[in-house]
Amino acid sequence: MTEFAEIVRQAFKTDSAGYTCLIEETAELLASEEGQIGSLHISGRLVEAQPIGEAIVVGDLHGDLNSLRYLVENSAFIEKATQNKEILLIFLGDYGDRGVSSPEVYFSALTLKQQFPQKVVLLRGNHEGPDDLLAHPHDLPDNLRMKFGGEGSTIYLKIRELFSYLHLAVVVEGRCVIIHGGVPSSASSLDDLKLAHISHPITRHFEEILWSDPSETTKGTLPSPRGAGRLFGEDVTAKFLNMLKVKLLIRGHEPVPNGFKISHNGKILTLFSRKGAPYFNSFAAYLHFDLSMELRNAYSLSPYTHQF
Ligand SMILES: [Mn+2]
Repeated sequence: MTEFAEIVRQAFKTDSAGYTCLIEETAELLASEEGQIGSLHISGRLVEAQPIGEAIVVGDLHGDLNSLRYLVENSAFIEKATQNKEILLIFLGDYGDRGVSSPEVYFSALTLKQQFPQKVVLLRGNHEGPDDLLAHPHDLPDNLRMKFGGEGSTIYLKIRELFSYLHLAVVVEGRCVIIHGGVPSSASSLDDLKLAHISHPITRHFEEILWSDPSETTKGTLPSPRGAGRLFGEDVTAKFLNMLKVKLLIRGHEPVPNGFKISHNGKILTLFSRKGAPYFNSFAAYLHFDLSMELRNAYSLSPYTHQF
């Protein structure tokens, strides 16, 4: 078993060849994931999971390696995964930008995926977006050049390639749907999730998955002040959950002062798993719960939402 502290040590001492190799191997691994992979079923960019075992869900990290280290150690993920327990570690995306350790957070998340490919799910956030939907500020390329000099630019292009293989959604049968941003408001089938990256930009599913936010005062959708994605109302959430036959949406994307927030009368749980500048939130939070547990709504998950 590799302790997480060892992964962190490697993240700081890796050279450009080692970092490049990790990116290429993980991109290959993600590209090969189709069909039944352990207890997961993968089609296109959709991951379907059975309601068995534990799940840890991690919100935006934005370059905060200390918070990642805290939650991996505190949840005992590596110990349990090494013992081959039924456990999933699901990242909601937005691993980099804003924090000082973006390259090291990507390194650590990709290393966990390599070590436990059937137990780690890497979702795509808007900071891992495609060329026509880039997030700003985007300081990952600068951080990579600071770490690796001129080769940082080549590594940045490689990691952008890897982003296109990240998954877009996890649906846990009868329980919940897990995505970075928001509801694809006109999605009418699972295929719209599986193929959202391909139908972009003809459909808005992909953009809305990466960029949208819930609004308590909106019916239907409205343009988002972010300049991409939409604001969506409780009616849109209800329709989406109904279509997927699940009870709630778990998502990240929004900074929240207490690390988590419940919206749309318990239909949405928002997680934010990083601390420090520029938000200076009092708490970050991650979710660690049993997928077999009967879920009524996001309030059922409050006891399993760990603030730190
Ligand atoms: Mn985001």
